Amino acid sequence: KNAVISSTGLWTPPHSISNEELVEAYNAWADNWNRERDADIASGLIEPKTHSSVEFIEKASGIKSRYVMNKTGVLDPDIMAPRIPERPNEQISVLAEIAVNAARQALERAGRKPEDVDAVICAASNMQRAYPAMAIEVQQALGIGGFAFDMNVACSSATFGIQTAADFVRTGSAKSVLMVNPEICSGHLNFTDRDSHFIFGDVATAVLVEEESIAPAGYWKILGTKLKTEFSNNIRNNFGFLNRAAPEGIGAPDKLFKQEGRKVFKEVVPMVSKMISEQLDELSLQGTDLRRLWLHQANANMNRLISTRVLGHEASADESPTVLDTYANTSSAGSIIAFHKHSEDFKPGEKGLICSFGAGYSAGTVFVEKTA
Ligand code: CO8
Repeated sequence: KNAVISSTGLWTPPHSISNEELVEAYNAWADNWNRERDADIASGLIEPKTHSSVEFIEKASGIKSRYVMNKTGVLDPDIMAPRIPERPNEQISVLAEIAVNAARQALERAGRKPEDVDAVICAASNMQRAYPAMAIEVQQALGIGGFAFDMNVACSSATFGIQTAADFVRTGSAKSVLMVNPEICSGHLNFTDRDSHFIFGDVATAVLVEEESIAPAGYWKILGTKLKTEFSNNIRNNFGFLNRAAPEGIGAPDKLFKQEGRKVFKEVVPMVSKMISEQLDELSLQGTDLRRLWLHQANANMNRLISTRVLGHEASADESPTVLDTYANTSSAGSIIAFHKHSEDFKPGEKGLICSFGAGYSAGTVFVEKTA
């Protein structure tokens, strides 16, 4: 049986934060921090915090703004984190709710009812709780039968999710699999860390993977998928349940996102370029056969290098679209947002590549071809 992509969905939070707003909040926080430690800074005991800069952020990353679930908490120098109210257990959780929003759009675009779907995979970087699975909550909220589970492969969760869904379809375990990526990255971003306070944003995406025989017209053939992991501590988050009693537990900087950005850049670009080239060979394709690359949205310079290596020339905005400028890095959802927003113009027979990479390290490729 062949697995195909029938449709995608996207839900964008209503609040956006510009680099200017974010830097103003960070600098106010840094000034307060320095003021409270005046004497120690004057005596040379500790280094003062230096200001962040709008110019640096845009030049180093390509990010201009990001959507967030809660703007006021992030921009308040006394809070510097999203304030998302706890909900009673009887109410749908925030992560499941935004996944449902994206899922409804994917179902609608494919002309599907919840009862047509056999399985739900929630593939995302950081689930809001350990159990019960967010995917099962989404399944119940939509009224889907079958089975559901969560999976986490950080930034590559969506491509790993697509291959997992495709495997269920290929082996006959399911005919229609809904894969959702709710990413509230602001929840684990350290807004007081100058090196990374600008990196992430919030969003939810959904992809419907189905058996070719039932797919609606205009579906995307999956020509091939490939997954790769290689352990690295260069992107790490130590949040978990084992450190609950320790003074250095929840709230400590290493319980939030931390990375060695330079090392990630240097190590991941060759890893991903090689992986794409090898799979192109396996599929008897050339880089030039690809009309478009929907790359993971972490860094504009990184994507420029990867797309140049794959295509043999610097990619135009049409060949490698950017959503990073308005969404920032949304972890696993980034390449799916790019695919969702920049694929309507494809003609039957045209091919493209969805590609993710990030923490783990992890990387995934999904080569697709548009049908009539
Ligand atoms: N304002 C002004 N100056 C700054 C700032 C700032 N905000 N931050 C750093 N600087 C300074 C530094 O201090 C440094 O100064 P000096 O040269 O004097 O030491 C200088 O600018 C250069 O700093 P860097 O070397 O750190 O800057 P880079 O050019 O390397 O850019 C980036 C930093 C943007 C982080 C870049 O390295 C990058 O994007 N790398 C790739 C990162 C990447 O792809 N990471 C993957 C992310 S992981 C993922 O996608 C999902 C993870 C799981 C989800 C987690 C959700 C929260």
